[in-house]
Amino acid sequence: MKLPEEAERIADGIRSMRIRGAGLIARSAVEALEIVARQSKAKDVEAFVEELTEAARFLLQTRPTAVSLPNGIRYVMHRVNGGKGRAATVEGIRSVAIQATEDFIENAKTAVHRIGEIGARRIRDGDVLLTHCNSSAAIEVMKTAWMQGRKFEVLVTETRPRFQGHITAHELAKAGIPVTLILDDAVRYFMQHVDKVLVGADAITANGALVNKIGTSMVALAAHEARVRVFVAAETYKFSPETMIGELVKIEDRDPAEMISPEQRRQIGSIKVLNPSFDVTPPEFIDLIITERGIIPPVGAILILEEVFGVVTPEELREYQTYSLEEEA
Ligand code: RUB
Repeated sequence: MKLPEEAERIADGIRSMRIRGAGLIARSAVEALEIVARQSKAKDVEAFVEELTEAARFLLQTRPTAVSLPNGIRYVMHRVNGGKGRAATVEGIRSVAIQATEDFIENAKTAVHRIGEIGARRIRDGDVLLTHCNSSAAIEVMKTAWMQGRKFEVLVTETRPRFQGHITAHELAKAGIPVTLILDDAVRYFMQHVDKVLVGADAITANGALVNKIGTSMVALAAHEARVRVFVAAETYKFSPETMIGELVKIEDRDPAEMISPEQRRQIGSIKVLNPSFDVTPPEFIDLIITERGIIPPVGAILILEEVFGVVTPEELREYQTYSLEEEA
């Protein structure tokens, strides 16, 4: 399918990770849908919805793990499909679609802000925090606490192979927060000095498990061993409704060339290289999840899912998945 140039650029940006982080991925995909809606030349309501549905399916293929992406698309398409029967003209359904995209983006931004306010209360003077990867929600918590006058420091992992930790370190340092960059492999070494681990989420499952950047589960394991608390900052559109019916969140496998150049690989000899981008942290290793609706323990994830996604039909669940169930079988 051919998207308008601007929307195509967004899809390409998500695929190539120029646009990354679950929250931004969702907002950008929804923005691409808005562009399609605005520029559509469809002659009737049916054709308009068909065009938007095709664009939605196309955008779903860009990255598989961030559940925020299908959830953002579902948010819009649920309203578009609901409005289909009522809208008599293309202009009518176009405005339903545009309103839905604008609402999602606005709500998503407000959610991060709220998480910042709610989470900041959990940071104390003198805390040593540790974070992994680059999460705008986790950063918002730290920046809000800092702006409120709390004094603390943050250990930031490099987050190989893409070094998202450098972005986090830069953003925190720019805000004036003392930052120490550490090797991913040094997490257990430093854990005895840490008071709290704070990370973001690509997905939260129905049983309260966390899907986040590869290495998060090892950070949580080291924290568990050292009796250090683990906090997760996650907007509710990162909760996975599919997991309520027993589905697993698909873990993205990325190009081995992110880890090792083809040249180096040849020199080593005939080897396999695997580069999964995310891992799963069990709920037992998580103390609390900070959402825009408040703080919940991991066992509360199912309640959030029922509250937020109760309106999603099984058909929509199946239709707007990042991968198809058939493909998995
Ligand atoms: C990013 C990552 C982040 C979450 C949450 O992985 O794992 O922790 O997406 O981010 P990648 P945010 O760099 O592969 O996209 O809080 O910004 O949504």
